[in-house]
Amino acid sequence: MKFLKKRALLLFWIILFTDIVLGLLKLDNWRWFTKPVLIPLLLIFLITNKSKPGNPFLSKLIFSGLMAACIGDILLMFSTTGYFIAGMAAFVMMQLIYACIYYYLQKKRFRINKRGLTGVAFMLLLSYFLFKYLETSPLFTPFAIPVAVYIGAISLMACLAANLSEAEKISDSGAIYIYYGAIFFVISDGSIAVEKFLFPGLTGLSIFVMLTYGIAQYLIVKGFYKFQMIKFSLVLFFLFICMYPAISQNYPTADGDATLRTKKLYSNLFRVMQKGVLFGHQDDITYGTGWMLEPGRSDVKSVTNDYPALFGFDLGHIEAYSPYNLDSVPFNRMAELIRFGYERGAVITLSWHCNNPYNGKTAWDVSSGTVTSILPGGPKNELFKQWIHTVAVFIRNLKSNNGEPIPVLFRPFHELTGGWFWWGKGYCSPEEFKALWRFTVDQLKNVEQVHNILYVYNAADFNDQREFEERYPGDKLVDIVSFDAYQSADVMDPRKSFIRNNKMRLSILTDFASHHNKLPAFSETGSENLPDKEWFTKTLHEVIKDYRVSYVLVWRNGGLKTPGKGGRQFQPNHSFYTPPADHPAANDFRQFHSMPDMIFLDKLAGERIYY
Ligand code: BMA
Repeated sequence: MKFLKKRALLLFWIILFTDIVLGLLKLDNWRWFTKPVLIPLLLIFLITNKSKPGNPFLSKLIFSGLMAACIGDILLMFSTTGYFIAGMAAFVMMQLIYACIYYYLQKKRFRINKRGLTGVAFMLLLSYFLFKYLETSPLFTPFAIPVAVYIGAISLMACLAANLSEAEKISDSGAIYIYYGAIFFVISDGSIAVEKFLFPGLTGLSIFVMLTYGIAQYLIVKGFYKFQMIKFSLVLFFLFICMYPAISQNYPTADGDATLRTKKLYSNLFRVMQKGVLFGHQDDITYGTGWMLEPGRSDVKSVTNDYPALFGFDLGHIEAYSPYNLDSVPFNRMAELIRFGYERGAVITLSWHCNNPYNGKTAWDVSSGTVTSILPGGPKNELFKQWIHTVAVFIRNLKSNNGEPIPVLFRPFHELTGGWFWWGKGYCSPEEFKALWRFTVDQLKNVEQVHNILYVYNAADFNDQREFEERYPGDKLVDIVSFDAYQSADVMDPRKSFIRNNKMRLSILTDFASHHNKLPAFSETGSENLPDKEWFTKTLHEVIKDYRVSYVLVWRNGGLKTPGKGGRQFQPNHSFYTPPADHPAANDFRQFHSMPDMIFLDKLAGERIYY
């Protein structure tokens, strides 16, 4: 106790800073050890430093006020709405108790004075404008009443604090601390509302909230006790204001004008990467083994009772103005399925098996000269611009239920280090590839004005960093760096060589990503038809478990053998990459699904990655 008597406040500051640094590093899980101890430390300071017996009624009030704050702190750490409301209720209690304390302290000679009146006018004005501002956010509507109640409680507390500070004229009395504490509380809670409803997840803002909250509680408790360190708090506060532009810088997107949801998605993917790897599946809800376009159906769901966290789709043939993609998926249905995924909080990724613009043949046609023919000045440049336009129209028109553009991870010119597509290594120089990338991003961003895209740079094979980055177009044109690699059945020991090669690639990838401040992903993989019934837990998981990588996506389950609807022949591809329900690998896939570091949709939905 003696130790704490002297050091409770010092510990409070240390833990407050640790909490802020953890927030900055997005290590939110660790904050369970810091945030809940802040208020108890202030309480310990008060209890251990009590010189005289004091007023027991007041002591009880102070104790209950701080307890309410502590409960509120804990409740607000959960991300769901129910906890948020409960946390607010705890803070309403705390504000009302603080208000009672300030009233009680002036009870005998309570008169409304000038500072009290100014407080009322100020709080009325502030509440009015804040409320109007918050109302511009669609997220705010369900919270309007609880927020109004909270504003009422904090205003009462702040006005009584202002009144008390004038009543107790002497500037170094506890009242002045309470007054400044109330001001910091108003700043902190105003900011929390702006953060929650208008800029959810903005790191700089949430840190600002925590710092001002810490200072407010500290000053109030100091006021309860009386202390000289007010200047220290003010210095801290101004220091923070100066540092704010630096720390509020989130991960910049290649498209500086990307929509708020797109920017949120990007920074949230970095945050969620600390918790685990998102599992993705190509064409998961589009078709699967033996079925096509059945609402809600998914081969992954049939086995795990959960959807993947990431849904992949392919735009191939959109450039040919075909109503169907190269796998016979109608583009209008694809847009609906993308909305289905987005509304459930899943990530959407699009690849583009784009035909050869030089001769109209497929993406696999590697006629030489294709890339140079579509670059500015080339004979097919105009045609390629039109092709990009078809992609732009599709992506721009992907809208959520409330009409917002749906962010997508776009992965054009994929497997660029491979030799099987017309844009591949061997069919253009690194400089030509970079020019192609620059041209495409520029068209989408600046000419077509599509702002719901994160750009994915995607290699296939590479054996060292030089090979991986040889064609990298630059940090300003890329958001996500990735590679594709499949387990081949034709090698000596397929499992061993897959693990060895891809650990090597992941280590190059994650190193590159962290140096360039990009998000790393294993964007395509799989073991065709899963001959190894423990492939997911013993091979794939073995590869990714030691690396921080945002997501891993396995390829499509092609499989309908009969003609598809509308008289179109669905092109069957009998291979699959997630097991059908009766396959020997199904059990292992269920185990993979329940691994703590694997994230499927149920887990991801709670992360609110677009907010
Ligand atoms: C390839 C193969 C093709 C398919 C294309 C686009 O990897 O699966 O059969 O048409 O992807 O999905």
